[in-house]
Amino acid sequence: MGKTMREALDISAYLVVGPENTEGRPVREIVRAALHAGFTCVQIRSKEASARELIALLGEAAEEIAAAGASERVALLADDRLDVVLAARKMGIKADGVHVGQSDVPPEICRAYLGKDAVVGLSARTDELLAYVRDADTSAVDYFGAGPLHETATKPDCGLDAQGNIITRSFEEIAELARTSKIPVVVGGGVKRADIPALAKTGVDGFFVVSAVAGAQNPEQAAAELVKAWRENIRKL
Ligand code: TZP
Ligand code: MG
Repeated sequence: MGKTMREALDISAYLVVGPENTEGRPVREIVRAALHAGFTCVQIRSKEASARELIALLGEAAEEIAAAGASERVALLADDRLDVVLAARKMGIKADGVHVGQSDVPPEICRAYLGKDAVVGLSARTDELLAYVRDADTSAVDYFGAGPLHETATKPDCGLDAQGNIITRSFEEIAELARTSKIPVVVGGGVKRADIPALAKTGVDGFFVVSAVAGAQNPEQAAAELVKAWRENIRKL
């Protein structure tokens, strides 16, 4: 038997996308471009789309992943919405899992509903990130999302501390994060092509982007440049 998606999970080049990020282009076009360029994971994320719209977007992304022959290799996740993933699955869509934040449905509940082969990602806490990543119960979680590397208009509240200041991450801190975490880590938030070499050298497992691909004039070319830079700069163990 082949590997489950959970076992095959590759978060090295991770696209996050919703209709508000595409400069008016269909989400499926951006997903297709990223897949052609070698992206390894796709998350549908929209704070504006309805449940029905999110289900439709998951369906389109799953079709694109299947058309690329990548259904066993590229995981398809939804941001925040366990309900949407469950509904999509019930409707026959191959949705592999969910990415939740600290105030969403807890990962162990997502795991209980989605099953042992599903992918469950968790955004790491912004404050006291290193201690959190060291001490968190990761038994139900497949990877941590962390960031932001830079302040980003895509998620203006990302990295906000109790005083309302944006906390961004240095490459030193990200390297420490990679050493500390028991599970894989993907880093995003304002990530651009120029950040990739230093980010890859920190030892984290991947980068995630929204606007560097979904907002690019030529999404496939932008995605290909990101993948190439990552592959050229990852630390060889
Ligand atoms: N989570 C943390 S930052 C972020 C998300 C979804 C948005 C990143 O968007 P961009 O356009 O790549 O800065
Ligand atoms: Mg969330």
